Amino acid sequence: MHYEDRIGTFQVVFCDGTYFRVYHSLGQAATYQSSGDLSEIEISAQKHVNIVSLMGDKRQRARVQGCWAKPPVRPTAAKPSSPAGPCSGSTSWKAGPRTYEFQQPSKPIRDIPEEKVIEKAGVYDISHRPSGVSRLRLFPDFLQQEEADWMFSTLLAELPWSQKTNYRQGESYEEPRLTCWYGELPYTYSNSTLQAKAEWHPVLSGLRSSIESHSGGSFNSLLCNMYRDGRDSIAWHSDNEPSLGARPTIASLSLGDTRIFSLRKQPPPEENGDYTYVERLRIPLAHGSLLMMEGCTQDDWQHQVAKEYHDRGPRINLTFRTIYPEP
Ligand SMILES: O=C(O)CCC(=O)C(=O)O
Repeated sequence: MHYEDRIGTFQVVFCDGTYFRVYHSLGQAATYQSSGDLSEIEISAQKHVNIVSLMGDKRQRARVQGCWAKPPVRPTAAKPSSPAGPCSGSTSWKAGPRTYEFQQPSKPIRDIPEEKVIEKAGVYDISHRPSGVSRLRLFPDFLQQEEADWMFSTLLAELPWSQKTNYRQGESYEEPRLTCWYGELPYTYSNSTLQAKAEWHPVLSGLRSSIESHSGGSFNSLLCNMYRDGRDSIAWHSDNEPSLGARPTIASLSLGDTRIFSLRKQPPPEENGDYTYVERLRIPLAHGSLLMMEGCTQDDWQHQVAKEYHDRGPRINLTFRTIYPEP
């Protein structure tokens, strides 16, 4: 059976007498047990249609940035096609009167890659391209529990946290988190600048030395982020400001409640900025963990910490970087 909804095409394929599978051109597929009763098969297929349509709408709306997505246009009922052959192989199914016809799928099914989870200590080469590798190194237990507890409460109380104002298309907005900056040079992102602050808090200079000797990197600056609860977040971005130089190494230390650090690969040019089919990674960053981002990671991937809609306690994230004077 072949069916078209407002976001793509569906196909119902009978695997054998017992099972049938519903495919959607967006990539989602599901297998159902068949009783042989066509109306039951229609109900299962329709459920699948509804779920995938909802997901498709959500994704499509998320892609429309800076303006409201138009409500989806529902197609007018299709003219029924003439009845045809037996119920095996693939047939066409349209809303309205039940009619079936054999038809090949119009386009190949495209799968959305499954999100991969990284949670164990290790070195992860997440992508390769001719100019280099994108590499992550995860040390989930970089700090001992007691040391991490003490650092968290000290930094929460003693750092000069404040809410930064950024600018986008001439409009100002408050960052949904608190920050502070350490380094001999200022740091500009999202059209606003964090002023230089050469005097490091002693806990932070101690941490910098131990991260440098553990990782082999060297850092002259630090961006501190504080997520007060699950509503604080950082949106998709790459740390690719010119002042960070080419292929920056960034050391990210987390304290406090665990939050999900997500990465998504930059889509190839022919996708025109559509991230639907890109590879995705998910890394729960727990209290005392250290994540190193190296090589082409900032060129080929974006990262975010999304809002969470259940209780989350405060979390501090420290990203050690090297800043170069801008020409
Ligand atoms: O909080 C985090 O883990 C990520 C912070 C981040 O992406 C950044 O500072 O650029």
